[in-house]
Amino acid sequence: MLVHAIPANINYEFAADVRAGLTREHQKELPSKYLYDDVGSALFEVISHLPEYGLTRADERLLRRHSREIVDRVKGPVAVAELGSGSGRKTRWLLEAFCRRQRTSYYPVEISHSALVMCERELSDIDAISIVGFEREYLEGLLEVAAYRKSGEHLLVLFLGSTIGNFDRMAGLKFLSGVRRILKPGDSLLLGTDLEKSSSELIRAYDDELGVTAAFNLNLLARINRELAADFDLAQFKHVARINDEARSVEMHLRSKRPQKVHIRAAQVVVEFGQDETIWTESSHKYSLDDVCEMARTAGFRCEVQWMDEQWPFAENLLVAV
Ligand code: AVJ
Repeated sequence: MLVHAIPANINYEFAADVRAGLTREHQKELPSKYLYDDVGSALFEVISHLPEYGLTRADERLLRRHSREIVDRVKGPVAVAELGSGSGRKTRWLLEAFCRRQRTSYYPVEISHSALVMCERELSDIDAISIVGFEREYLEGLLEVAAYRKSGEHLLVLFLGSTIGNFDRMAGLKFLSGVRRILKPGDSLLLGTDLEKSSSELIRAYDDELGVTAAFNLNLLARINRELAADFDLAQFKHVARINDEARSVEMHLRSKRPQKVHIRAAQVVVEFGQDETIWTESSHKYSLDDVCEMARTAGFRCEVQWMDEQWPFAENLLVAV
């Protein structure tokens, strides 16, 4: 019986990243973008409904409540580019508001093919919208969107859901600068950022009672088993959420319950784990309102407005390229 057959179509980039991350000398790590295969994306969708995890609902409330005001502050005609569109559900309000004013182009940029298809299907019924999806990495996709822009059209980039929090602060700043370089003065960026909150709230949000976040995290090992013919025993790893005070972030790790060896055949590597050794799988940085403005200014934006949610500390920041 072929238990761990090597799949026919190996994603070599995934294999190389897994190999590099798990052979690191001090802290083993895996890039958080790999959490989002079809199973991981579905689990994150469940997380966004958990009472302990208010982030996504706060984001949606703000977009819904302030869509008119956002539209009024962005002069038309406008092309809207969204980095990491996901299902497109929370963007609906905003796009409807833009399309009530005039015909609007919407360019979702997304590495997940299935999310892109879902998003196009979800939003195509809006009147006066034209949707063209880009299955690309964020900045690559944004470059193409910018090349598509018609003369006189303003570009509004959406980077919602505090996805920026997955970057460390330096990388986040670099990323915003990268976005800024593709924009023209007067273009805008609507940036969603999760704000600082107490350690106990954060731990509850990232280690929920039901264990959905644990499943979301462990799915990364399951994915490596599926796609790279590995033999991780998921029962021998435990999900851990941990506060990093210095970085002002919450980290997710997977902790090895005992010394063990794992074979990752498609990455041609055997990885040894010591007891309690962890794989660092994600960081989620938290910001103050001032942090965001400061970062925006350094990247070449003016901080136009910040809207804050009343129930869950989260901000929608409208930044204008100067
Ligand atoms: C989708 C990146 C915003 O960092 O809060 C949720 C992902 N990880 N629970 C976040 C996540 C664990 C989420 N982002």
